[in-house]
Amino acid sequence: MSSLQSRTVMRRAGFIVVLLALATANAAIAAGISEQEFARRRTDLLQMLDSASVAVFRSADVKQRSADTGYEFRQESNLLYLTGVTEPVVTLVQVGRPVTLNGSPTRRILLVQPEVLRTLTAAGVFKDGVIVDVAKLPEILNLVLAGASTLYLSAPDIRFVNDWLNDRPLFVDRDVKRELERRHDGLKVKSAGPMVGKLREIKSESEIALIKKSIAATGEGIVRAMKLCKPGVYEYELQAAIEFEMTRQGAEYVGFPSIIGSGPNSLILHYDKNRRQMGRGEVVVMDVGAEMEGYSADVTRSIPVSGKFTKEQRDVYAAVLGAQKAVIKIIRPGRTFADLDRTAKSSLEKSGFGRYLNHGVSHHLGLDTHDAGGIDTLKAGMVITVEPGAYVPLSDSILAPAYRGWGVRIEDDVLVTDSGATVLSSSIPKELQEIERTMRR
Ligand SMILES: [Mn+2]
Repeated sequence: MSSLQSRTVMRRAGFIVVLLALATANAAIAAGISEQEFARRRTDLLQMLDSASVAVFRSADVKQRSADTGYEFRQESNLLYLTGVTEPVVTLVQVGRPVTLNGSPTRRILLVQPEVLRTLTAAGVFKDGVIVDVAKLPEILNLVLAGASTLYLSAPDIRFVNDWLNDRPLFVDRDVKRELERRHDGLKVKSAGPMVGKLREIKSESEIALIKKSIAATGEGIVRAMKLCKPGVYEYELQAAIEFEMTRQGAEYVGFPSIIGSGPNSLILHYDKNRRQMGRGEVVVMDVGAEMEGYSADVTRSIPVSGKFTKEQRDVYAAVLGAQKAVIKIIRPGRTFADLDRTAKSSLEKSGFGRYLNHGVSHHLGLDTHDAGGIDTLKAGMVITVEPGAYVPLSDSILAPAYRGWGVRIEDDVLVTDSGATVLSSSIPKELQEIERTMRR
């Protein structure tokens, strides 16, 4: 390489460094939620801690994909909920009893890398606490854990890693807990999950607005896929159409790997290989969701590959749609998730497809696609999915052969209100005729 070339490379490298710095400055905090709301969430959490308790929230790490390339980083949801910070190597410490730091008492400490510290300080966030260099973590943990009786811990959900050399699982969580309890006399280590889940299960106005944005982008993608779909097209082409629209609408991520399951793949709940070429007369299940500022959509539409439902597909589709509407109809505060499952089942039973639903029909939706929160009683402000399905295995011997070896799922995102439910994804084609009309383009 000539010196001229190497100078150009160095200049270009310098340019890239500047670009990265700019990207960091803009991307360190999620948009769409005000700093006052983040501060309120931190206060709400502090109110759940007694004076001898400490809560620690740790960010995810960048995972290696190959050589020096990492997987795209995504913040751990509890930490994102409490701070909005989208950077790796972040820890939030909240203490029941104030500790003195930099000369003043505080109950909220945010530990970040030096360049993030500068960005957050310049942005004027976390004024209700103290931001310090993450290098001080051991020192700060010793300070806050001295005399503490309970540590509520939240970290990316690694239950175990497999120690392949000895062919056994290493329970990381358990080892961390044991080590902490050994080092700090009388300390009990518990998960912070349920505590934050209580806060996260009720959505604020701004959270609902972000979920709606994700749903709108998802809907654009689904309609584009409906128009593209025909025999001979590959599952990944529908995935591309859907994710093209999501990205174009500003989604940073997909909330979960897009599920495009045609023919026999429609029977696999979390099928995400999306490699199959679709054939005439088949059904394709598209279970997808954009993610914006951390908030995910989760919508499923099942469509006929040829653009027109067969008689058997119509039967199954109408039964599943009927079950979905029956569930949505009974949603209101006080109902339980079990009520929703029962309603879907009994509706499907009436049309003879009851035995072909093998999963729960609802989960919370928010920062996680399967969001945190209690799964007993519904409350106003919760956002949940309603997703019944019917999947007739190839080995079935009850229904006629034309019903076997494929399935249908229909999923919408629903806000629980004081008086009932609002379907947030209602503008995405769902009725039989509506889907056929959209596919005719
Ligand atoms: Mn779902």
